[in-house]
Amino acid sequence: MEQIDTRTIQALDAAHYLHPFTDHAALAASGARVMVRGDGIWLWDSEGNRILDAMSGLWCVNIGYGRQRMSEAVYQQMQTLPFYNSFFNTTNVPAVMLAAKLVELAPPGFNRVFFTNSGSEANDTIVRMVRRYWELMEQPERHIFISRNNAYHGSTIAGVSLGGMAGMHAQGGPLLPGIVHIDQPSYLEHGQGMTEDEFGVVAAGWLEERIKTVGPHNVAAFIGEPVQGAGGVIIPPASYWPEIGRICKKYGILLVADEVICGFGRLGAWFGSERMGIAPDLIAFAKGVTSGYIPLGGVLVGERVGDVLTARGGDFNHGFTYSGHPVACAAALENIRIIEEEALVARVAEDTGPYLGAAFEALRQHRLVGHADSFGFVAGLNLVRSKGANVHAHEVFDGDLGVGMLCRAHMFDAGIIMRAVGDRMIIAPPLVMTRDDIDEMIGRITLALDNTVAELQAKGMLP
Ligand code: PXG
Repeated sequence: MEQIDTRTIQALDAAHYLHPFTDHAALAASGARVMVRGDGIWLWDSEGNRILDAMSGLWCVNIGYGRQRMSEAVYQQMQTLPFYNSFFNTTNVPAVMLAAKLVELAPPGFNRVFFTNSGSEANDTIVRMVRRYWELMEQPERHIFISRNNAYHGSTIAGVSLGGMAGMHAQGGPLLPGIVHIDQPSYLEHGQGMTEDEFGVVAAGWLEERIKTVGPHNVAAFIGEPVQGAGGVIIPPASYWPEIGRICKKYGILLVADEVICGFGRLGAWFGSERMGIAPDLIAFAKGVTSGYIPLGGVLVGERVGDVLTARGGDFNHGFTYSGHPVACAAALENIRIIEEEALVARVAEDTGPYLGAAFEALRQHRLVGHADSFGFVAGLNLVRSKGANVHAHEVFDGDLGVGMLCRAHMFDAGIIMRAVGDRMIIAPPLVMTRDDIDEMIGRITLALDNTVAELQAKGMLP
């Protein structure tokens, strides 16, 4: 490989490259880490460090890095037809084959797909599609979306508005009107004095309360991630989603599952909805559909909306140049073939997922870990100052101390990428991880936790 001069790349990066969600003054001072290569679950930076990627890139590299077959599939498609659009009554073979394949993998009742380039565009499309549906149903007053605090639905204006991230709402307003939020089903945050199942029903009840305050005839849809990802791997109690479904049905409201993270095996099913007891009308997907090798997203459209849109809608005036991009669709088809051939979904459900779950539960023994949980191949642990008799009795750190970020730095030093959301450390590993890989990962996490304790003690932040 060509020799990469880290300092030169960092200087050019600081001068010209605006990164997502980044404090550029701070980045320029520290210099960006330059990633240069990936293979399986491993990444290499320009300094030669080998790092275990427990975040799958950004919740997406489900089949792991460096899969030769992906390059070949993309190469072949580029040679044959690198691009053609799907406007003006034209189509292309990979887009058609992928749409048919996705319908086969989706829960029953999903017959149609709209392609986008990202999860944000998928959710933007959903806002326009849902509102169009209610126009066609001659109930245009039904335009309000109900979402949740701390949800992440993307970075376009509709995505930010649907999302419930306070830091994003604070910038670049005004947001899209007609979107309201209820609290997230976080047992840790709100479930004191209740069993998890009791809490799930209470949290779903917040939806019904909000429907009543805004007026049921004004509500278009409820949107949620089966498990909230960017918000910190918030795993709802088992009672939550069935109750949400019951409430949506009662008021005739559309139910949207944002499966951008949870889809394509992440939760041990092709779609997280299946394992969470969700019967959605629309599904947003992206990320794992191509394992991030090429950008692609889209919306799986259930019969209720799809039939109305296609039978009596006329033109739906919406779409992107790259909707159904043949190269992206060819990448997705190959990615899905790999997931099927290696039975990764069943492996996560039956073998490596439970193994990861047991390993995370064992991490609760660590003095710094107050709570640890997982679902399929997402997991999280909460750093606490001291432990009480139950999860609601732990003594947490002062948020201003930034203990999560400090721990994240130790993770990097231990050769593992883990994300910090406040003082919750989270992972979403590649689905190809084996039991041995999981052992290796837990070893590195434990080392980093020990080093975090040592630093906190040296700074007088822990006894
Ligand atoms: N929905 C969900 C549930 C997501 O997780 C999007 C939509 C938007 O997808 P695009 O492809 O437009 O980025 C996402 C993206 C994080 C983080 O910090 C998570 C995402 C994006 C950026 C950062 O965990 N998820």
